[in-house]
Amino acid sequence: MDQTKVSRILEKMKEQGMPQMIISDPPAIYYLTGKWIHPGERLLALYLNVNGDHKLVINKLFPQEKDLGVELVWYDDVEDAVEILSRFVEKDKPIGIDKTWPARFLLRLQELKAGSEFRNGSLIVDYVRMVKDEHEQQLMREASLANDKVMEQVIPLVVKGYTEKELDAKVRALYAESGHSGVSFDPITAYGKSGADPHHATDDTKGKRGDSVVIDIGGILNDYCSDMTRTVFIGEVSDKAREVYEVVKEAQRRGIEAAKPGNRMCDVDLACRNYITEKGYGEYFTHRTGHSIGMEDHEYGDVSSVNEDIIQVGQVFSIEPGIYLMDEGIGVRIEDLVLITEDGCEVLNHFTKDLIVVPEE
Ligand SMILES: [Mn+2]
Repeated sequence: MDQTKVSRILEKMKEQGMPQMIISDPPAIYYLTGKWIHPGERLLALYLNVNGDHKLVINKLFPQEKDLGVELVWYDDVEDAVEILSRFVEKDKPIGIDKTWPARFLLRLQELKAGSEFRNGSLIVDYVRMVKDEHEQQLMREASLANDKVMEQVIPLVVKGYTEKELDAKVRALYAESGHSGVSFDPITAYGKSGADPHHATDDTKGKRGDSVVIDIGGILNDYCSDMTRTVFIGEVSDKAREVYEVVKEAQRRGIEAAKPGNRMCDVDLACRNYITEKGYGEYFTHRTGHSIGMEDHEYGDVSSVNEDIIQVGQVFSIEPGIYLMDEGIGVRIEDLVLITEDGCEVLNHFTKDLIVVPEE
């Protein structure tokens, strides 16, 4: 196990009076052990105790060749895995439970009275994961650099006569060809009205002259996610669309400016939102400004008006304001990832945010 990460978690457990905890989420287990284990419906539980007596309870179906730095406790399909896990739990003390742990396991643990109190332990892991160490920061940089390159290749394809679904397939292929293990979320390749719907599901729409095109894409490189959005126009751009574009671009710039240690997460949201509201488009900016990101595309720590957490050095999150005018078929979103540094932030994406009109072929 990564001793630095584990000790950061144990530290927080002590602070919060949580002497023991069960971590079951595979990304969290990977984060600590460096090993992806996908147990499907079977129990996989990393039991942490502040006294240092940690165990990983794991099904025999998942043999481990490497030493994971934690004692492994094996069970098979005919054994009561939760009962085996419960033998390590200090019954008269509170226990933290992973928020994604299936109820079938937690209810059994409660039946066995393994723990005096059952608490949500996930926030402890989430807060530790929110602040990336130097190695992770480097992986996030590399993932976003690779994403810039994919974006550069995608933009010229916008006008090739592809439907959204076909462009989506091209995007996935570009990630596969450039060493990614996959996309970090379903790509958004949305033409015209589709782009004015921020939750649009990719369909058979084809681009036409004057369309705004929202390209929101990301891949997974060396287990870390990228995520960026650019909006381009086909053939021409109306005065209205240009105005909307420039408002979003300036809002996003203001968000980046507010992304620094000591500010609150909501200050970043407000910097974007206040400007868009000032320009008269407040009601058309219908989502939060961004989200934290790392091994998963969406991690704990929203950039929203209600998150008053203080921004810390090492955090990585997206800044992605948008304006969506459904009636006019105009949708504009611009997104970069930022890494918080001592005196501000490093923008991890470098692809231009100047307005691009791709030639209509
Ligand atoms: Mn995003």
